[in-house]
Amino acid sequence: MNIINYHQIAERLDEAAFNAKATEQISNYRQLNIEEAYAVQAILIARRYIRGEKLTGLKLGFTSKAKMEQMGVHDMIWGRLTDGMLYKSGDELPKHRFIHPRAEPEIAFLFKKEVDKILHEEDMVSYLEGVAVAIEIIDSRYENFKFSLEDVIADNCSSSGYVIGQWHTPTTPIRDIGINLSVNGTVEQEGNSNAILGNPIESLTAISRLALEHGERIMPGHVVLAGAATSAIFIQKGQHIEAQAEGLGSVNLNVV
Ligand code: OOG
Ligand code: MG
Repeated sequence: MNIINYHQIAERLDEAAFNAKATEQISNYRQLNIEEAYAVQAILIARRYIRGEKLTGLKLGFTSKAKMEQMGVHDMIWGRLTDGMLYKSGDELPKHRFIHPRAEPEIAFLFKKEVDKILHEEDMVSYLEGVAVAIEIIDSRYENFKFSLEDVIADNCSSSGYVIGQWHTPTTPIRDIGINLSVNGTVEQEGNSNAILGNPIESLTAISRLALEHGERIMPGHVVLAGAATSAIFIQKGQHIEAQAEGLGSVNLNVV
């Protein structure tokens, strides 16, 4: 019997990302459980570290109903971000480097202290440097952007790019604020931050718990994306993509 191992799965996903060419879902050729899917994700990210990329933070996925329903996946997931995925506001995003990229508006947290416990609202001022609006670019490595929960976890939760707006002090209100994504000046997705786990501060609690459970350290300078409050949209060459959140300003990218 020739059972494909975790390294071979990670290699397929890594090459799909690297060559911007979709691969078939793992569930077509190998059954993985959740724990095994996270093991594949760890190998996949290690391949990026070997190429010189550095961990810059973590992200949550499927923290809102809008996202769960759009993708047909109903459990929260977490993945890793690297400096190779980071863009600056106003940057060009070269579409040819991606397979079928989508954009979604996000709320981001910047840490100033290593996370050594499960965080709650009262810890925000001592652990956070700031909060900001962000755009996440997700690009599933699977054909037709279709996956099971295990597939998407192994694929580092579709992480492929992110850009963060100006940081605001951690006391800036982020509960119950409007957040939207526009394309060429027209709002395409609109939501409320409380769509994220009831309120986005819950994602801080969730990621600190998950990171501690999985032995992944959140360090000073690291960023966490809370998970999108709205559905994601496919992006096309020539588009100007902007995310805005009430009281947090805006951030944008130009797809080329
Ligand atoms: C998985 C990533 C989900 C979010 O914010 O919910 C995510 C995907 O939708 O491809 O980043
Ligand atoms: Mg996201």
